[in-house]
Amino acid sequence: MKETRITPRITRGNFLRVMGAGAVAGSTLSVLACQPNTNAQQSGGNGGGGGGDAKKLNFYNWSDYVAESTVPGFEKKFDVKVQQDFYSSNEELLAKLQAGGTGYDVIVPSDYMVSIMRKSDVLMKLEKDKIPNMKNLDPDFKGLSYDPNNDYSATYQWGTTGILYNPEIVKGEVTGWDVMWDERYEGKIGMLNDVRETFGASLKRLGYSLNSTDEAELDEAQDELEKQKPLLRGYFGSPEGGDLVVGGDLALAHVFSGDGFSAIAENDKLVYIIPDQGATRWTDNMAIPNGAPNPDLAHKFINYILDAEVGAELSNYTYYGCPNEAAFPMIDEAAKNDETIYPPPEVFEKLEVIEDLGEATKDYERRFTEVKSA
Ligand code: N2P
Repeated sequence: MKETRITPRITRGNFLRVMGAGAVAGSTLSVLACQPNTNAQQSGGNGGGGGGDAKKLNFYNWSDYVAESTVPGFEKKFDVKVQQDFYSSNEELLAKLQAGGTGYDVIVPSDYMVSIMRKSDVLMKLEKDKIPNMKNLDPDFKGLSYDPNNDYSATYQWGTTGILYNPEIVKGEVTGWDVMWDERYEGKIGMLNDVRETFGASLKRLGYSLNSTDEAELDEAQDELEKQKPLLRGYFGSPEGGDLVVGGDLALAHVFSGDGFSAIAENDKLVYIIPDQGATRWTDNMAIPNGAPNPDLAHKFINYILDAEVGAELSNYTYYGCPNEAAFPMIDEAAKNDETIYPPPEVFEKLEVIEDLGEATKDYERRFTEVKSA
């Protein structure tokens, strides 16, 4: 159930710009782990803190998550500038917002994080009359449990989290999560520096829900992550993991599907799989934080992304799932037929969406800190 992509995409270049590693086991990379993983892409902005420039949109997004044409198209259409900063996990995004004064206009949290952010009152209610293109979204991506009326969010892209590997190094058929614990690949395995994703992988490998709050199951998942840790090169952001597999430093990386596919576009021998035991299916969403300096432009941007043509270009570039029904006819055939982008029902049913676990979130965080500092 792999497959490669036909359309090559422009390479993402230097992984330093989005380095998201927390605890890195490999010595040569440990210095890089200290690099900040947000980085202004354009000069002239402060990535936050400034306010009110009607001609500037501050966009805080996951790395590698816009088409080449997306931002320039918006700048041209509205005669404005877009300042982009990047994050590599939902928790990093939340921490940044909770620290206050970030000055962002549009952010892109995943499902469970929209729920956490709504409860923490960090999101602005959308003025839906300013987003007529909301009608373009597939009904399957509207009214989801984390925001039943789309009062705070509009779907951006969706995808899965799985394993990218190099079959020239990894022997035999790879079907499940066990390979990420295989001693033969010691020092060549990278896991995501992402609490819910990495605990999720460990829980799914053990046959449990990735939303488990059962202490015994979580103890077991934590023990397994502690056993795995000496085998790891480190915990990375997803695009970095992909780049390290392309560069040959890693044999296996835990990645978001689109980052796997963009690595495959650079080396078509690489393979992305959705593990047999199941994995994460996530939905990312555009939202406007409270205190955004330019909410008017933020609404224009959200509406622009939901345009059919803009949406098609976005998904044709990112190789993520397209939630825009009006855009779907313009999605590349190769992508539409790729079962790792649009999984068949028997795979889809093994996927789980990360849920907001309320207080138990802290338990996950404490445990992940323990794993990383073990
Ligand atoms: C894009 C990251 C996708 C977001 N590089 C995962 N939720």
